[in-house]
Amino acid sequence: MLTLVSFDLCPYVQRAAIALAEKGVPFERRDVDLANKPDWFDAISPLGKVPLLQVDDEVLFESAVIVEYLEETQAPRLHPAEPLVRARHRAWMEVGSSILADIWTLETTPDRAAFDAKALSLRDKFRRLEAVLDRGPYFGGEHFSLVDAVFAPAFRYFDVFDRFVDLGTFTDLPKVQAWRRALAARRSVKSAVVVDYEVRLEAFLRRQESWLAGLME
Ligand SMILES: N[C@@H](CCC(=O)N[C@@H](CS)C(=O)NCC(=O)O)C(=O)O
Repeated sequence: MLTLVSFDLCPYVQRAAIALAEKGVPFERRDVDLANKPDWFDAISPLGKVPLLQVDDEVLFESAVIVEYLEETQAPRLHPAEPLVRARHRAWMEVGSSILADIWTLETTPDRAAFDAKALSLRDKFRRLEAVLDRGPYFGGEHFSLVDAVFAPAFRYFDVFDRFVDLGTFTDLPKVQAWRRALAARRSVKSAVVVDYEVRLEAFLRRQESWLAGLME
């Protein structure tokens, strides 16, 4: 049995949970409180971060490494078979990580200028995605891939943001909007978070001394 060491709101954990679900691999989820990290977690997490994947006596860390390990060991393959297309997918996964970094700033910065700059940066990255998306429904077309596992948790934030603020991130980007809808409907994506995820995220956002929390008021 694999164990995924997790935190309820972590988008990087969701990548691994989605990949595991897509591959039909049973796993146990062990949540940690990142505000109060237990000693056992400190002992096995070199960077003090989740996700970790415990595989027998080995502990894997870094979500990209974890999903690549799952890709090498568990069918079905989610990456495309052709090396150049696969490299392209990995590159867009990196864009997904930079989008998560922008979102973190949106969630936490008290500074309006920094907030506005990140909102623009996000808009620009999704505008570039609009230009590379094809017919869908997923990033690579008909088949769900690891790029989808990276972007689904990023899109999920906007389900909560949209209730409080109009960031205009996806305005006039119909392919990105359709992609977002397709991912939200996917079973593996739905099952990657707890049922009250949105309530928990909203509570987390309100606890921040941030520009966004002010807008939510
Ligand atoms: N590059 C890492 C990022 C993981 C990450 O930032 N995890 C956050 C939660 S979403 C974390 O564990 N933060 C705890 C800390 O930094 O103390 C990955 O891809 O796994």
